[in-house]
Amino acid sequence: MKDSGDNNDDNKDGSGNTGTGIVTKTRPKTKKPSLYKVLLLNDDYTPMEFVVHILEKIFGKSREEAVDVMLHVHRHGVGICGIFTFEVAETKVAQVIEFSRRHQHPLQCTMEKE
Ligand code: TYC
Repeated sequence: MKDSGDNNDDNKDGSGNTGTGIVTKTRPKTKKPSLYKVLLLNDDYTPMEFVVHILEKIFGKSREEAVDVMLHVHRHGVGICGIFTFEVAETKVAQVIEFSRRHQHPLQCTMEKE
């Protein structure tokens, strides 16, 4: 059986190829970034309203979503604020800790690989 490389060329060059083969080239370099969960931890001292504020301002949640996540953390001890690439997750964790300490609340926030 004859195989002249590229298929389907209408045989213009007498090679048996028509030049209409499906393009199947893949890009070798782009890799999906690893994702990280940003977790909020419960404590007995941080006011609920403060946690809701953080979820709205730092994590872009609506009032309703923020209350849901805050209550989940309050009841279960830990909850997910969002899932981000490493640098974004790291930045959000730092923002939560900095903002909480500035207001003298012990709120803890951490990240873990998905
Ligand atoms: N447990 C806190 C309270 O009763 C509220 C709270 C919720 C604190 C979520 C932290 O991540 C947290 N005031």
